[in-house]
Amino acid sequence: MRFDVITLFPEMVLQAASCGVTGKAIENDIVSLTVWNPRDYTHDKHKTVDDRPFGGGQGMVMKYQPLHDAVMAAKVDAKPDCKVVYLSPQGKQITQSLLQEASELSQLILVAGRYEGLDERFIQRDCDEEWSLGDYVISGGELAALIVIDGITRLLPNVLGNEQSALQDSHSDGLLDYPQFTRPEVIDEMAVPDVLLSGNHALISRWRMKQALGRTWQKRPDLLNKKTLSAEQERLLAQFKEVD
Ligand code: 9D3
Repeated sequence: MRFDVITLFPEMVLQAASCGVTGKAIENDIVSLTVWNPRDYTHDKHKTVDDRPFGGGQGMVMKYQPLHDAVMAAKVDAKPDCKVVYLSPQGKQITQSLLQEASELSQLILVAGRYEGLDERFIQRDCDEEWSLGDYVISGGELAALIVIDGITRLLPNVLGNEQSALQDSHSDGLLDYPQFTRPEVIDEMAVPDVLLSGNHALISRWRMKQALGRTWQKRPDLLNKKTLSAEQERLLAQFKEVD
């Protein structure tokens, strides 16, 4: 998969993406990441990428032409299923299913804004979709672009190891994670639950499902209401509510 990011801070995007899972995926040529700086597509002496808003008001607006030319450059050799996404507070909120769908595309061009926003004509003519992280304010689109790249990359084949298919295919989909423990067995009298030391894998996976259901019920009941539980899951959740 090909990612292109239109950004005034290309080094921020490349640095962050070079770490961890995304960095490995780039090294292994499973994804490519190219950054395009609108400043490189200016023609004036001062490399002007922003200007004052018509009608007056606070702050600056990113100019149409450098953004447009940067996107055109990123679109060279693009396949028909390439999408241009503007990361913005006005967008539809990013969800796992949105990322899942996007992971089927061959190319995603992510536009990271700065200042108060972009000239509306660029959004209308050049962008296919507008995506948001949620209803809070951050300073620019770069971190949002990185979240999209990270979230999609870990869905691609051969990026995560065995964990992936196991975790993603599993019934635990749409639930919070069960609690995890590693050595030592006891820390200040806090012991690891016995069942996890039992070696009984059927028992362990039932306990984990019960914990995942129980924690989701306690912390995120909204997620449970969206899900249909199997008879077994209903039984485990009832058990959790009784005891734990
Ligand atoms: C809503 C705040 N705006 C009121 C005048 C000004 C403004 C602040 C920060 C406009 C844009 C930004 C930069 N934000 C993003 O680029 C952004 C974002 C966000 O702020 N919240 C959630 N998701 C995203 S995706 C990109």
